Amino acid sequence: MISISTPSLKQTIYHALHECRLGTLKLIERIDRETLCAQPHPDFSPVGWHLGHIAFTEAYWLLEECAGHQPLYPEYRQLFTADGLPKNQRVQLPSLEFILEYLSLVRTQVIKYLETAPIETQERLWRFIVQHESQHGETIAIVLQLYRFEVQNSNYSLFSDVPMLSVSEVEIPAGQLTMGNQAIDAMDNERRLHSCYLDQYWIDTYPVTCGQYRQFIEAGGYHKAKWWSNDGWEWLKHNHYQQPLYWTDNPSLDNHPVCGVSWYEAEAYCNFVGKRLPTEAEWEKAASWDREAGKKRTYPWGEEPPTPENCNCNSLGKNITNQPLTTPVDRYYSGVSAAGVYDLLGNVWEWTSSNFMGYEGFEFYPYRGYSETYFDNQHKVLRGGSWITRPWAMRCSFRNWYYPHVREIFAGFRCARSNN
Ligand code: AVJ
Ligand code: FE
Repeated sequence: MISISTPSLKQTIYHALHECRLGTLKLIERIDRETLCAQPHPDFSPVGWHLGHIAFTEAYWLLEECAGHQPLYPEYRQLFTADGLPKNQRVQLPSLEFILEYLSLVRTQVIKYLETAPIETQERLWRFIVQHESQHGETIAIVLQLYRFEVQNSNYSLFSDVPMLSVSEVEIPAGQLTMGNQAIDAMDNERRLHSCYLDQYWIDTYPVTCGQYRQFIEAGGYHKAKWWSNDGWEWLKHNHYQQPLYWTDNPSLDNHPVCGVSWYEAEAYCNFVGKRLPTEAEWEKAASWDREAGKKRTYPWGEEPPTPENCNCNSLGKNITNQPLTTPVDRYYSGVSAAGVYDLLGNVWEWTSSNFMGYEGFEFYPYRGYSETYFDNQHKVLRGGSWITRPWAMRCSFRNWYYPHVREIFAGFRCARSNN
């Protein structure tokens, strides 16, 4: 039977769940038991835990809360719930076979439930579940990357090393910005839409590249307190880092964004060049504001969701080697924002100067611990997305957050400044 009508909401949700899951499974295609349970860094749970937690979260919200089912494996609730055990106690895991079975059992029941579920009134929750799995998929990729880095720090293959235009910046005139997002798929922390006035500022056309960052390293950046804040210098003294976590001193990557820096390193580099990090509002305005049209865009390039044409995202299953999966920062001309800024979504997450806080009128969804627990004036906001970020978790308004010392995530930054 040929149908040419637009897909129903149920089909759309079904398809997103399915696509999202294919990507999650692709990440762990050839995983072994050791890698499944390994915890290469204390801030990150093992891959197997994330998989169980994805299944648990989907079962809890859709099967228990919506469909009224009994818990599937009550004995695993404490292990796989978000607020159950400290991260270092998440290493005693059931077998891979069990975890995969758990994922598919939950999914089978979820799809059965979807047949009759009142989807119109539950759309937000279903979309949350897709984004939840998307985000844990990225964390799985980070854990795999860290583990393989430990196991075999192999050489990077060569990329072409044509020079690119040197640093350029875009002027953003003073004015009002409508910040945030109240679409059905917006997370609690993106809401509500609100107006925000920004003074004139300049923001870099590209994220800071490895080539630029090398100058900081070579100028003794990691040895001179003068570029660092007090907190940053304290942090550095305790850790003795000399370069970003995912640094490779390969000139053929000079046009790629620097990746694997903490917020403190980003801050120090900005001081070194006499600039600063953008606030999250400045980042969002440069990404979304279409001055001529007088409105904001969902994505820098417009309204079509991210594709490999517009940005470097969703590249799953390639994380088997230590090759950087970044691309040159000027690669995606079709992804440029209305203001003329490149490479905003995908490639690397970008640190901003802002602390993670709720917007005015914040209401948690679906649980306090998704965002509100982190409104502690300690976490910094990241914007944009990385090469591994799934398309459901990427838009101009999307907010990510981590402590300023975290450098294991796929994050870089871009610089901004206030006056000439
Ligand atoms: C937004 C990536 C910091 O992984 O802790 C997943 C996303 N929240 N499950 C995290 C999240 C609940 C969150 N980050
Ligand atoms: Fe979670």
